[in-house]
Amino acid sequence: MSSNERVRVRGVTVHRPIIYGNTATVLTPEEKALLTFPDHTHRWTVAVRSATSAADSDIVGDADDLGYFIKRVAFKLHDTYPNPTRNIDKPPFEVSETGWGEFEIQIRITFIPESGEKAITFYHHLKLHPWTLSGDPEIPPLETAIALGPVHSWQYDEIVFNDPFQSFLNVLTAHPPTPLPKTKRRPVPFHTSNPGSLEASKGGVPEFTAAMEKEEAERLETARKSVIEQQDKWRRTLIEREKELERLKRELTGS
Ligand code: SLL
Repeated sequence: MSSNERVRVRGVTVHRPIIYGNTATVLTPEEKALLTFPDHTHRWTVAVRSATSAADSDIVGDADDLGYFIKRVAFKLHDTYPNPTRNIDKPPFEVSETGWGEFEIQIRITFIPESGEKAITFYHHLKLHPWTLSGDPEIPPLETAIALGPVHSWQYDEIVFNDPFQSFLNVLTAHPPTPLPKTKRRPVPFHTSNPGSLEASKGGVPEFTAAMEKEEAERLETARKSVIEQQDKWRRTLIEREKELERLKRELTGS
């Protein structure tokens, strides 16, 4: 490595889209019979993957191998699990387990040492139970869950590298991410942000698309405009009230 490769490239920002989350299925009686822990009800997989799904694949995300910039993904499970911290040092960055309960999983991504980047930590709530149509917070009976099919709970995010080292930038540019498909290629849609909807409870394999990204941008823009409108409205009210206050003060002092 030549010495200038440890120089940061100022003003350059590189994004890598990822998804993190889990899938869960209800254990069949046959599977349960093989378990050491008979109280377990579900089999689940928690994972960090590239955001785009491979065409014609039943797997959420994972079109690209993230091993070129990720050195380790550490999943910290609930303390009821043996060796709760699971370090995964090569793709697929995932952990599969069986269990009976939902809990927060701490996910820590460490980047390749050449990147000089700090590790990032975030959380995923392991989801085992399906969203129900009514938005009922009660856990549905297992028969309902079996009928609804696998549960999916995935979050789209982007890892952002600012002012990367020249050598790391070279690694990143050599591995461009597969773009998200413009629209969904699968019959069954899903929407994690609208858990009460009919679509969300239908099961099926979710897929992140550029259309969803656009919709999200539109939702953010609408929300931003609404915040500005509200601000203006309250500012006007405040000015009016202050005037009123001044008027009343003058009245009191009789000036
Ligand atoms: C709950 N706060 O009470 C959560 C804890 C723990 C989940 C859930 C199996 C562990 C094992 C398991 O599912 N733990 O049997 O080794 O719902």
